[in-house]
Amino acid sequence: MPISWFPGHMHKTGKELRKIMSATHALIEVRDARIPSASANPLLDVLAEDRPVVIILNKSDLADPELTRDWERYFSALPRRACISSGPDKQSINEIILGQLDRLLPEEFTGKQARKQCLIFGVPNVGKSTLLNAMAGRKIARTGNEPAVTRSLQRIRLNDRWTLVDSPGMMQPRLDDQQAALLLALTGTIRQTAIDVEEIGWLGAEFLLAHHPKSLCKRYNMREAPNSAEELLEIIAHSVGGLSKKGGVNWTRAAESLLNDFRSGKLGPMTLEQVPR
Ligand SMILES: Nc1nc2c(ncn2[C@@H]2O[C@H](COP(=O)(O)OP(=O)(O)OP(=O)(O)O)[C@@H](O)[C@H]2O)c(=O)[nH]1
Ligand SMILES: [Mg+2]
Repeated sequence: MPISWFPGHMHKTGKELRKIMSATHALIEVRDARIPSASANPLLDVLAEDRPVVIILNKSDLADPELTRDWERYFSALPRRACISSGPDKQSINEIILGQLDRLLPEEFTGKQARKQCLIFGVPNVGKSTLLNAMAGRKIARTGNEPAVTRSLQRIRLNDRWTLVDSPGMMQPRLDDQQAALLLALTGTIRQTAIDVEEIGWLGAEFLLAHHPKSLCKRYNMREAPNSAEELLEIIAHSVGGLSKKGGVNWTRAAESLLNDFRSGKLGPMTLEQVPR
């Protein structure tokens, strides 16, 4: 079954975002540091046109620090882009982002008198509303560890110069790249009810066995990595009590456990995509 999720409020948000662009001067694009490429939404480029964009590689505490630096350098080299990584400590993030916006904005907009608007955009559950709250220095937007917490645009007056707009996480209407879709599902960007947990767990197990076997061995106390997703999920089922009385494996329970471990960082900091060479 192809992975896909585009509920009605995203369709509506897409229309609203297009409408507010004429009054918008810059964008903050929040991505997941574990999947810096797959967590992009091509709608960003359509909305931004030639406006500056500060890319935030968020949840960097869950990603490989060296690869995050590679991605920061890669994105920062793109025209009209700056890139900053960010973890749970967002203390000085406001000054850093506003500094980058001033550096990237054309001169006519950098004057103190002109008020400007900046849109915070990104796929669901990457930390847009958390970032808005950190920039504002108080809890304004609702946040939560599940996708589609924010359902409508929310404007705040940040200071004398900037208005910030938080927006609902936006997926693409069709995910043509199903490998990227799997990475989105693994990180928790897609609503759990819109995916087949067992299937994502299975595909995730295959992906992690191929690319991060050592992390799996460490987490599940295995001397060497098993040869198949089936074997890995069986081992996980044993460790979390996911077996029936007759010894049958509860595959859904095992898959959920693997996904939770990955999402919460229990497999260790991990980046699932390399910078293109
Ligand atoms: N580990 C980690 N978690 C973070 C970070 N930033 C935000 N989160 C968590 O990520 C989850 C999602 O945060 P939100 O700010 O609600 O994400 P959002 O992008 O606004 O989500 P939607 O409104 O649903 O699109 C929350 O549980 C946050 O606490 C971070 O830097 N590191
Ligand atoms: Mg939100």
